[in-house]
Amino acid sequence: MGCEMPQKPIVYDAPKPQPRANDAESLKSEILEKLTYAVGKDPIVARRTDWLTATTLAVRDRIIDQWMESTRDTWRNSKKRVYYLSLEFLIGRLLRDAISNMGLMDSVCEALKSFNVDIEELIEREPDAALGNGGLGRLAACFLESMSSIKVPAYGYGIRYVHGLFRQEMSEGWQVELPEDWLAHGNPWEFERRESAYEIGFGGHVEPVEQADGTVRQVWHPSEHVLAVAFDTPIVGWRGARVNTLRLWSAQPIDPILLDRFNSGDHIGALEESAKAEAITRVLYPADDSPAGQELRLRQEFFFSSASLQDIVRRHLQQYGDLGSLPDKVAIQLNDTHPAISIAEMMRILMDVQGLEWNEAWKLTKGTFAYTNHTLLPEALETWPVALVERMLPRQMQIVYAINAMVLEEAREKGLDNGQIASISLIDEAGGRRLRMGQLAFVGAHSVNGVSALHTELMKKTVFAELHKMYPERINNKTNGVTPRRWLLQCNPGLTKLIGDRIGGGFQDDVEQLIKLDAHAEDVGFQEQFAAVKLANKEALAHVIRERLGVVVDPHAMFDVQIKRIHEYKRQLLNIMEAVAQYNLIRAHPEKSWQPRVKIFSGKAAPSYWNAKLIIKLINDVARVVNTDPAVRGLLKIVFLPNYNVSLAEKIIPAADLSEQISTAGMEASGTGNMKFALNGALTIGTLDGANVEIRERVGPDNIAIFGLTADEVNELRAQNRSPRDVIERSVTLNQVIEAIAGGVFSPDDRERYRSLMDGLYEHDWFMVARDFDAYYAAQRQVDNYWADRKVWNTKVIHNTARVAWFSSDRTIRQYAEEIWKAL
Ligand code: B1H
Repeated sequence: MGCEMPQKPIVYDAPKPQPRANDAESLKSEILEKLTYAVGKDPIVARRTDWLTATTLAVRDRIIDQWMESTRDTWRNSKKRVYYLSLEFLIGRLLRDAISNMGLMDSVCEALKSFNVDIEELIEREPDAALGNGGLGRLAACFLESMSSIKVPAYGYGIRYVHGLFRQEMSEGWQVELPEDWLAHGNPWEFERRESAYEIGFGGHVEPVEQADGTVRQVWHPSEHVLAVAFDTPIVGWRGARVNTLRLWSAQPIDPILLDRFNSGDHIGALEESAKAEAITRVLYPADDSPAGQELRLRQEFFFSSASLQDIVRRHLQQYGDLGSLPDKVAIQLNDTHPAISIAEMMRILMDVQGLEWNEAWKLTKGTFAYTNHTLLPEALETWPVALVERMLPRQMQIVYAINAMVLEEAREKGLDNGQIASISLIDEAGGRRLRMGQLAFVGAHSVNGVSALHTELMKKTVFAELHKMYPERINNKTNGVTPRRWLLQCNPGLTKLIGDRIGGGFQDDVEQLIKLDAHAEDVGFQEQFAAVKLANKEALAHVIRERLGVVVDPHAMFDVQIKRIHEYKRQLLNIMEAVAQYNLIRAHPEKSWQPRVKIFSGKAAPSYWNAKLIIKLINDVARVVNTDPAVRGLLKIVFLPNYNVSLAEKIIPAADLSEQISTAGMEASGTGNMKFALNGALTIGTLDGANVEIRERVGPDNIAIFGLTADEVNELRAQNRSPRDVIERSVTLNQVIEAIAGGVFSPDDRERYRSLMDGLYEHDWFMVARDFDAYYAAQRQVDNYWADRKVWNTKVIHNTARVAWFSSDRTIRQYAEEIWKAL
């Protein structure tokens, strides 16, 4: 399957077209050319989408020049390639990113102006590429951009879903899911590579075949084949430093129609195969932090793993001609366990296709693979029924058994007892035999990393405790980061300008220079400018809120924001309960001096996650009552912005005053939204969870509002298994809140709607909403006090922007490159 030796050596000094010029005049004539000859539209009738396509194509040409340069450089200098395998890439829009990173903003803007076209309007028309659920997918997108920016030769490998994450609409406050259709108007960024297509097998049986030299090779005879076709998107780094490739696989039938069946009159049957093949890459699974567990999902995982590995091995052989150098020239990073079947598939390719011995194949595999864990939630740890894997991937399952035997043998030699061995085993024997993908990824990789300091320590103590004892060098930490290009320069031009005026533009190339702002944190003049930028961003967001929801909010009020997937552990419930408490108090004490707030929520719930959907409904129910109650006098407003996505985040984050990072301690592996808010000058209210811990270390304890139970305390309380009834009864505020919600104050049309949600707090309170309530409430009042003295507030938020440069994904990628990939 597709791993043959090269036909022709590559000639590096092959001809190149004239590189494109970057001035406005050249762009003007090229955009017009693209519009005419590529889009086929006369400018006098061209619509905005036609101009968007034409502009994208003109910008794309400039990226391609650098793309070829980068690719040639990797070949010519025999550089190590990094492959980032991820089932999700949440890249959002690309045009602003490309224009800004290429330094073309002024010339494109001017060129379009001459056609009477507003660049902002075009940028806003590009659909989001929503090929991911949340943090994990967005991290992969930030990493791609950083790998280009710091010049790591890299490929992202994933799936070209026809439908990305569903569109969310509200129907009477309930979430409704609608199909997303990002490819409807074509995708000018991608290049279809029909020549880079691989056959992917499923099912069938395995046969030992004796070779001429007397050795025996296993040969897999799949019962079914589909074709994986590559689509490439160039990913440009800051100042065009490098352009890497995002290669997404699309599934296609090998025989588009079965002609025999078609000709015999079975027109539907003839197309069945084709529909089944295409189904593999039709839609992204919409569950964040909990695996789908369906056969189609496993097909997706194997499909893109196998295609990527065949491509990687083919490219390596083409350049080096032998496999011994694989770990020196190739690093494969597994983004969570979703591509973990790659471990077995790589072994199959190396042994069954390339003819290597087990030991050699295992050494090369382990030297090449590294694995990132993103969650410890038990329900999110991926396992597959052994019977299903055996049926779909019989050869890979054989290999898994052989790996398991080898690892367990080693464990026995090291003197581990039966309990420890059961915890290490790749097969979970309890509750029906299941293949544990985390264990497979762990043993097949030379590096296993967590995504924040706390999360990495918890990995060592919980799911991977026994494996960690056996391989104490393997687990390491790589705290997440976010790209400062998208999450500061592009989304917040006002702040970018202000910072540049104050400390010079050097921070754009070296984000660590933001620390120079620290010296200006107490400068009242600078504080006022900083606040003015924030106010302008809030006015823009207020405009969006009015347009989308018809709700008028005061930009001078504190914008208190929680935007992320809706999940019980993220505790949007805690946040809305605090809002209810404030609502009660404002009405009871209208004479007090309240600090006006706008509580902003946004996020999607997995379609099958009932409690998450109920929490969205609760937010909307509370919002309706609070926003229309004249007794509140606008002191508290609550809004839920539908259809949260990357582009909406880019509008909300620069406008936030307060960042809600309030997950139950020990449950959020890292969080990355927390970093984006701090960078844009918001204060964090949060628990000691995920990267919040490290954010506190960087910004200082006075510049963040930390509250609540620690991960250890949560653990202990859960072990005690007591009802928090006493806690609830002791808190007058909490009591009133629960009674109001449970009693139907916010759901007069269905008074029982929230009964069971509130009962859950009394029964187990797994997420510690009741137990953390008073601490959260107190922390919010402390935040009010900071806000009341605007100098105090401004000092704190400037310190935040100045001190969080470390959370740049450039730093994260440098650490991966130096410590795991050895590729810098
Ligand atoms: C994260 C996921 C995830 N952790 C399964 N795990 C999925 C698991 O479709 N699935 O089956 C999808 C996503 N996502 C997030 O990763 C963590 O919750 C965040 O805390 C973290 O910041 C992010 C990036 O590391």
